[in-house]
Amino acid sequence: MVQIEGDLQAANLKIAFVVARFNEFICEHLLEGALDSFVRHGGNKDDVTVIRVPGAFELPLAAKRIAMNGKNDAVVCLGAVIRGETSHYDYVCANASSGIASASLETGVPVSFGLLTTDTIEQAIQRSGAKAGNQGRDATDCAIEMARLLKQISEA
Ligand code: INI
Repeated sequence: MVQIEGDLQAANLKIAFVVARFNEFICEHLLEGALDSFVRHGGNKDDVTVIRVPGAFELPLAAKRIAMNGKNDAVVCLGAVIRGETSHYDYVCANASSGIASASLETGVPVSFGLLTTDTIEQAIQRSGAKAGNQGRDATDCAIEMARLLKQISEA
């Protein structure tokens, strides 16, 4: 029996973070958690590219374009859509989430979902490094694992 599973070793991985500026206070905390995850798992800051986009709606296109350049093992999308602040919450969330999934499937590069979708700003704060973890860190853990998994599948 062959079992293949990714690990969390980020050494020698190249990674790109695509970060929304909308709700910047939250997104910068997501980025802090994401960078911390990458470095703690052995990644090198010289192997990191940070790309900023206006809002969550713009994450998929930038993620797809950076994934297409073939220089990164994984891409992490970071953003926060807060229901209280927008009447088009559902459209932004739906397009961002399906676009991020498409970017990954169409390029073959792991593109992980570090997008908070919350009802209130308090929930967003809690999930960006306060009480309820950090979605940026979790999405980076997933991106590292998927990048390592794809390498192992290629070698199997
Ligand atoms: N973008 C976000 O990232 N989060 C939000 O909460 C948000 N709200 O509230 O509207 C938001 N809107 C902007 C959107 O992502 C696009 O940048 C804009 O519609 C231009 O395409």
